[in-house]
Amino acid sequence: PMMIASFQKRFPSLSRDTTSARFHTHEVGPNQCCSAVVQEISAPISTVWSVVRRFDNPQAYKHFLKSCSVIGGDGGNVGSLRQVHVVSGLPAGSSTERLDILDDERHVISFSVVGGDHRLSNYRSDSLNLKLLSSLFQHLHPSPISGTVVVESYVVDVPQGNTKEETCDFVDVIVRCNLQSLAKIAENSAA
Ligand code: A9S
Repeated sequence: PMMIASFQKRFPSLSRDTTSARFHTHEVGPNQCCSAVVQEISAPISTVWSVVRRFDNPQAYKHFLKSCSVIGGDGGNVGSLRQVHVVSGLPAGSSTERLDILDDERHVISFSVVGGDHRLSNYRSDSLNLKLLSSLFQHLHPSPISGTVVVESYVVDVPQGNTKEETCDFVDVIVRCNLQSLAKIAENSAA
């Protein structure tokens, strides 16, 4: 996993526009922090997307979750709500989350945390598959990248008693684990 800055260093022909400004537009308030995690996956975009798009089944690759139930909507339409239950050992029990974007063409899914018993108030996440990246490099042989690049950015309130840095460190670890697990699943599944 790489952060956006090192990602841009590695792929300088990618404009800032591509990696953050256009897709990952988060309004970040004074008591909020934001970050992003990038994961390369050696599997086709269709395989990765088929796992990520399942708002009703996040526990398929998020190993900190033990179960999920859809509590509003059909679980696939924007506005659907899910309640996830967390494995023991984390400072959390459950989280209620709303599906904000599900774009099968651009491969973008976004959700926000709207409730639950944990310390990540107003968590909002956007996962974007950089399809553009593959097309930028399509005339280069061999291409410097193959497969899929997932960028997951988020913004979240900084809890009372914690610093921005502590909050981002905590969330980065979780998101990185999720994306590594996603990579493993996609890479091991026959496309
Ligand atoms: O689910 C995600 O995609 C990302 C995160 C950071 C989820 C965090 C979490 O579900 C826990 C893993 C339970 C940790 C929430 C909402 C709060 C936590 O404290």
